[in-house]
Amino acid sequence: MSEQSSFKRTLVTTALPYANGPVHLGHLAGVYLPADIYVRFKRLKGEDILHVGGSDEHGVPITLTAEKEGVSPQVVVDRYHEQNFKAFEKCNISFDHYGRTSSPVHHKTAQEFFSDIEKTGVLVKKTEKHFFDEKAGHFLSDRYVTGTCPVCGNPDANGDQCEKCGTYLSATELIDPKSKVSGEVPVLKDTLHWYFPLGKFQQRLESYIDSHAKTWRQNVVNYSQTWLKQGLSDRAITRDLSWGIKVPLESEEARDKVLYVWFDAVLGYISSTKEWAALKGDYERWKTYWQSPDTRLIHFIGKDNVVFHTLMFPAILMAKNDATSEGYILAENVPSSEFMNFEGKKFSKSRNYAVYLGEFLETFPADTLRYTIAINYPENRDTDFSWKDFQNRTNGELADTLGNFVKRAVDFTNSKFQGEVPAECSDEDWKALGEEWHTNYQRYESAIEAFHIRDTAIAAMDFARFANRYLTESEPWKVLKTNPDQAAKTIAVCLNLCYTLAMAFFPVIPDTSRKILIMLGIGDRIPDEATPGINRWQKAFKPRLAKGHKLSGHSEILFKKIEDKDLEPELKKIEAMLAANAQTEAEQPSAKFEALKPNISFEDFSKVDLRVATVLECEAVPKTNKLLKLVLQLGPEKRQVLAGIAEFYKPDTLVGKNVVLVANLAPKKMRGLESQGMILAVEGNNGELNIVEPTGKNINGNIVR
Ligand code: B3M
Ligand code: ZN
Repeated sequence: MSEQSSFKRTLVTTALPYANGPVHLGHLAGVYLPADIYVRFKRLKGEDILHVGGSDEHGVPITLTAEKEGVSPQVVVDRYHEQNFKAFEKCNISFDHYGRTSSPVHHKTAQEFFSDIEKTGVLVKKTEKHFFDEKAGHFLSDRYVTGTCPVCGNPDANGDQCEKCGTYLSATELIDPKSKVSGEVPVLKDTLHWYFPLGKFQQRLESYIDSHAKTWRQNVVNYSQTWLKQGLSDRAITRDLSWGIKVPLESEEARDKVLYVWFDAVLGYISSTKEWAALKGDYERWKTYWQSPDTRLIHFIGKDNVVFHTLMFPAILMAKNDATSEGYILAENVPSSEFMNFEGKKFSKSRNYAVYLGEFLETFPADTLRYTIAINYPENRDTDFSWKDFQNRTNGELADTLGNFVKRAVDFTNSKFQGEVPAECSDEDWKALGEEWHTNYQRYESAIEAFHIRDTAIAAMDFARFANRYLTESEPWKVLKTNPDQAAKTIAVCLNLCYTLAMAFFPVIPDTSRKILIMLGIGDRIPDEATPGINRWQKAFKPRLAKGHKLSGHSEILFKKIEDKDLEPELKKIEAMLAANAQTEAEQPSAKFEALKPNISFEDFSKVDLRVATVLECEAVPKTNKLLKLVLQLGPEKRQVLAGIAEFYKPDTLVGKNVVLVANLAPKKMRGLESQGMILAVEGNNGELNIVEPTGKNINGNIVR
């Protein structure tokens, strides 16, 4: 795809994970892997691209962890910064720089932003009543207060949000508030804070979002527009805390105040770029990336961070530009992901339901994880990581398709052709591979340029499927006896296909690509850094290995298959996590418990005909994002049913499942389609729906009672 664009370079940022715990597979799937795949591809093309990230080291959760452990916050952030950096490295997430917001460069940057903006007089100062812990002698920010949720009655709600019902709160709304520091009842006391007047930027932000509404993902546009529609208001950007970046004002009223963590965190991207430039010995170069209109700025984030990146950060940059005319650019795209779940449930750090990246990589190689995650990338809806799927992808796709093809081609060359490319693979031979092979190149490139990570991984595997089939169908091991020239030709083509595969898979599974190149005798020639001007991607799609080229003689199994027994420890861990969580849940029953309905007679109940039905087909209903259309087998008959579960299930994952159908519900028309019954689902605590799946063999059509 020759993209017509005026951009000369790209700056990619990835959300800065809090240095308050280890990153898990959900983080990898939503942010770091998609960014890395995109960045690696651009580097293959020889484009000028930079990927900066780092640790978010401020914020109350960090100080709370530190207090719980009886150590200083610095100890906590040092530990997790190091751990996360190492895990990313092991996973081959190729940051050009991985900074941290506790660094001096960052403190200076954030303070400079605050003072420059403050000098223009645009910030609003307000005195309000906040909770104060008299025993501890300091103010409590919302997160430091706990109490009963006024909405659902959960006794352990936090001052900023109730985790049970999801309501955003402010600490003063809690019933029976208590300080998390001393356990005492806090008192209300006046305190002064600086507020950023988001409302003043409303119009500029509206036109910014509107100008990207056609190209950005729907969820990003929707979240942003919902906020804009409600009208933007002043947001406090200072806090009464000791851990954080000091408010850079001399006055007495600024004493003991720090910048709000989100105000400083987004600026971490700029600091990280400055540190990168300094390490390159060309400090001023950071400005080329941040202050030139021909830089394409891309923020990879998860869906819970959208408005900070589409409204808050742009407004901060606008305010800074107003103050200094420095010309900071705004993001060209904000690819925000949905969530990846783990074995059907949400990853949760607080409930310790997770697989941590570092831990994972102690047992399994990075590439098998990267591939499985890429192919399940949560682009438009939540997806799932399961061990079974991981095993199937590794064994069936990576080992049996990609690995098997490369090894067969290389081993055959080594054993029958003295390890040399035995014939010429001409342009005609290449063309003769046909349309499927050639259009896949386009498919791959369009997908990755548009951040369709899943489609990219699928297209890469389609290259491998094609190659594998080509080799199997050409049967060079048979043909060799009757027509050695033809067999030699087949092998020459296959070795060149191996080369294309190595390049196409490089963004997704770089370690494997390098192994393939080594087997081909080309060596480890793809660097992790950008080499502007050298377009390796263009060359990847042409025959590269000439007749007589010597392979290295080395041949290896690219992917070790995963046996059931390898997964046993992992499945045991899940059982243990679930058991621990079930225990806690039983101790605190779901706060959403709704009032029971009045009794009905048994006769009334038996009028409802509940049956087991099996999903034959399933597809999304066009123009809605809620409805799926299912075709069910119900005993001898077929039923069409519409179900409002599209946000929670991919259509193809339902095919073959048994469901419980209310079989005698009067048909109803929705969106012009008739729904002939209703399927049962359990409502989860966050409003998600989980369909009821009856167990048992050969039960289609059976009665549920
Ligand atoms: N640390 C929140 C999070 O990890 C926050 C992101 C900052 S991005 C500048 O979800
Ligand atoms: Zn609640």
